[in-house]
Amino acid sequence: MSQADFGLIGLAVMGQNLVLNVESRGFTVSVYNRTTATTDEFVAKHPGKNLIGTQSLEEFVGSLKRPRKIQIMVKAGGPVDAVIEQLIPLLDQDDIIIDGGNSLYTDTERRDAWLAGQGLRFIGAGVSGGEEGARKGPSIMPGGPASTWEVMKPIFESIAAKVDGEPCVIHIGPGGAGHYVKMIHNGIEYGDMQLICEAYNIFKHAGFTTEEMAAIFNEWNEGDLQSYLIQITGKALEQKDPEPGQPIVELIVDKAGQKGTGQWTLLNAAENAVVISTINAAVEARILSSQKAQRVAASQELHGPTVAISTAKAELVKKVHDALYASKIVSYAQGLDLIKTMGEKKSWGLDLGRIASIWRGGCIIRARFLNRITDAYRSNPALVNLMLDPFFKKVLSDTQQNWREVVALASLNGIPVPAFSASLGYYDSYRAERLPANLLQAQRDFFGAHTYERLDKPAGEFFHTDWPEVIE
Ligand code: NBP
Repeated sequence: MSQADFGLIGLAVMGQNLVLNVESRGFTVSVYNRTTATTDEFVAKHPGKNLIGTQSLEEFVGSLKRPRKIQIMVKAGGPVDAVIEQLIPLLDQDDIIIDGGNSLYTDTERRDAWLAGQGLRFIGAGVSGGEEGARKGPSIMPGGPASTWEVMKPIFESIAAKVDGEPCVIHIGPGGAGHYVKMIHNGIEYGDMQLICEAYNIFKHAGFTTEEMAAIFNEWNEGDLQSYLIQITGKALEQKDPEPGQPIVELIVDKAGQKGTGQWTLLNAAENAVVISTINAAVEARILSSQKAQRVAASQELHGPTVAISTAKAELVKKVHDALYASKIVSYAQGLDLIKTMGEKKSWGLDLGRIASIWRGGCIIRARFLNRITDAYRSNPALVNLMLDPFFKKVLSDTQQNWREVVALASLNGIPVPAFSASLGYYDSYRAERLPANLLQAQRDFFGAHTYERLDKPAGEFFHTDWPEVIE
């Protein structure tokens, strides 16, 4: 009998938790997983819940009320296409497929056109919040036709995280807009994580104990930097390994992994000529961290200064706080600039203030600070760059001396702070009335007759100089 309100394919970490979340809101959920033993185990583990375990896609499709609402939560890439291909012959006109994985937005656009051609409806939804978010309430970024969003809205709004009573889900825009925004969200997440790690690294080099560092992050979580990532950093630093009794963080190998959304963000920024230097630094920091063997060898060959930090601890904590806060603002300014640029290019009609508001809960970058971003775009929807909002402008002005001192101190002590310094470099470049690109233009004209504009002539008039011949 067709009795399920919602169906989900892919019972790994995210799928299982999303199913439990949807079911807990009063919906009957039908589930299917390629490895059917996983389905059996999952359903058996949750007796008494309104779950229907199915052994084949035919049985799964047959168990759903029409129009069917089927969410796919499988590994991004080929597996999503494989599942869609198997589903198409089993579905009826106007059934809805939702891809809730971390799909590349261009794949989502392709699938949107493909499924529309089959008379089916498609939503590409970014889901953030990891396992816990999926279970208790994620931030959801759905993209697709507004009419399809209206059908999905009651379920999505009921399962999303809530902040001040507002669900952390909005219709982001058509086509690939939802997955695109989720991709940039992940890029911003990379930036936040790296900035926190750089703060930790400075404290470590300055001789702070892990307990002292945990206390700093716990305290920061009460102030301007309040966020999920600061909170879990404090908790992670507190965690002791039961065997040697040491902080677990100090036992973890310093090689970071990544699944691709950060790199996709960099590629997209390059394609659109948008600077996201903080996110860039964060992705590259993960890449360098993964080259552990090379780093260990180089540590014996390439020398730097002896670390000698004499700044009083309380003073250093305040300075690093300010460097982190300012860098974070720059990172968000860059990420939002990229979203704005792509939104305009694709005519997605994106609302940056509302996008920031759905990141306030459920997702990994949730933070008090996002309220300020929403306020900034509410008061000025045409804001050119977040740094120009009066609130953020003042924070950048108030924190910049400490920010500069931290970047200088780190660099004098040979402590890598690629994201702190990339953020500061962006700030200083963006606010520079005059950059040295005049000399660059001269070089280009010198070797390639690329021409240049002149300060003393109208814009749009191009000049070339007959540069002297170079004798080598
Ligand atoms: P995974 O990304 O690890 O995918 C595992 C699931 O994909 C299993 O159910 C597996 O079935 C299924 N699958 C694969 Br692999 N190939 C398949 C195929 N050809 N046909 C059918 N099913 C196939 O799961 P996840 O970590 O739960 O993530 C799901 C999606 O959500 C991904 O896109 C991920 O990037 C995204 N996401 C994850 C997180 C997170 O914190 N993990 C957060 C936000 C978003 P099997 O059991 O038969 O192997």
